[in-house]
Amino acid sequence: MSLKTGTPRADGYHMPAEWAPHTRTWMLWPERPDSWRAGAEPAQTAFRAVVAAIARFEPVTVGTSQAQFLNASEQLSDIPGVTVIELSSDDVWMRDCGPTFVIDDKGSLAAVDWDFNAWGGHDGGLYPTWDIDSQVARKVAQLEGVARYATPGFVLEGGSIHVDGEGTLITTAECLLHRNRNPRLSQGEIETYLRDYLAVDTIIWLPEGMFNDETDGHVDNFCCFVAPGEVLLCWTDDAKDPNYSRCRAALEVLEASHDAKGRTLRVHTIPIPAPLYAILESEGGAVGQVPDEHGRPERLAASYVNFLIVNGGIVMPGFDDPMDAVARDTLERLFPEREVVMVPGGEILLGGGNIHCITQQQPRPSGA
Ligand code: KQY
Repeated sequence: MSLKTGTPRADGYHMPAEWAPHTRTWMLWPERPDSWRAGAEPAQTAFRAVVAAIARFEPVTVGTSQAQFLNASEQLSDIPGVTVIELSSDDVWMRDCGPTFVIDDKGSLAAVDWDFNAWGGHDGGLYPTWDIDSQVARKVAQLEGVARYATPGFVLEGGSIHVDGEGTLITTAECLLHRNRNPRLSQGEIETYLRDYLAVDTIIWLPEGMFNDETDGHVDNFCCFVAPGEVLLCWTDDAKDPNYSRCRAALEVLEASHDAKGRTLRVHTIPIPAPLYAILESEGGAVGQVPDEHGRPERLAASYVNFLIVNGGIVMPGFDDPMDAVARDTLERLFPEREVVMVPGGEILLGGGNIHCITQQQPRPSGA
């Protein structure tokens, strides 16, 4: 299908909320050795669990390299509703390199293909080349046979935004105003892109995302909409945690905000797990609760907000933490009509993200 000129908004498209019906979820298969330890085998086990959890609710398409096609096909062969295709990428972050889908009210679907620079390009980006990732959105749009809107010169990752489908978007200034994304654009010019390509009217700017999030504070690891007029925010009461001030700053903004429909926001909170750290490869390389001063002492940006809403379900990460039960209860209370499925999130966290980051929902336009 064609590359469109003009903007989705001008053509009657908008980005629906994640809770609107989906046709499928798109994912990519882990392989890259500098992202995934031990030949990516633990990551593949973790991704398999995510695929299986989502496939209970809706079809899943998983893209792999040529080298991994047979392995992934074999590992996923017993899960009904899963399609494995050869779709090369630089890594697995479908939320960020994949398309953002938009729909119109005539039953049409289109794809927004943002410029992608691996979370910062040559100024703090997370891998040195990203040209294969940069083609993923276009390939997905082509596979689906939908029109594509490109944004040459405007960098954005899908994980840096959340919408309510009713004209409101939340994001973080830490990411969208970072000098390594769109340094030549003002905040107002960035807002114009969001309004034109997603058809939103109100943009809520949280100051920061989670501490030490290598995406420069993606909102999808920190705060999301759970219903029109309702958001869910990560929370800690530990004043020594670097997230303490970040959570409070976000709450202050959210409490002072109105959405596009003029509603004040109801803010729910969800605890963060106890601090998690990457353990040295020589000691197993997994995640653990004690920082390794001689290895990789850096705190991982673990968050239960990094979940995916699917048709009839929620797929959320767990971290073998006492807060897992509290977080699951929170999502069960907020989504009483959906079944909450928790899958192990530690290995995906080690790669730099979680379930929301490795998935991209394809909405089902009404009338389609
Ligand atoms: O959306 C994300 N969380 C992407 C993280 C990329 C990490 C690369 N190691």
